[in-house]
Amino acid sequence: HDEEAAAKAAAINADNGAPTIFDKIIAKEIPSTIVYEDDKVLAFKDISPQAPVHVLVIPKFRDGLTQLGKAEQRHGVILGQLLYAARIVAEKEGILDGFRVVINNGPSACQSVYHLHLHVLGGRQMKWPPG
Ligand code: IU
Repeated sequence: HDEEAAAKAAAINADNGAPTIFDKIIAKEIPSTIVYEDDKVLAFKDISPQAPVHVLVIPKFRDGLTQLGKAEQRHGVILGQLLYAARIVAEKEGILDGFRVVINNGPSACQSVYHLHLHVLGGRQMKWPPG
């Protein structure tokens, strides 16, 4: 039962507010290929790309945003900055004519890292609906 195993693994990794590996990527203790960075946002190439372009866009300060479902009104500004950064990434990566932005929220959506992140995917024909 692959699905059952995946669900269990995801449940174990569900949001517990603990620091994540993205803190080390932000601190540059773990190397990453940075595509875009400013004082609030970091965008870097996904270590396991699911498309020719696969970049993660994250807030540098998690501030409670372990997942989108935890967002509060005060997060509105950073949420907008993340979405705009996704557009900058798409332009930098040459996929502005066709790209997808994904947020996996929680175990049933296969979220595996509990630090909010937008996936920017492109460089190939994307399918709909996603899996
Ligand atoms: P998810 O939406 O939480 O499933 O996405 C987490 C992503 O983080 C996933 O695509 C991983 O390949 C990616 N990732 C990474 O780029 N570098 C890492 O060290 C780890 C995960 I752990």
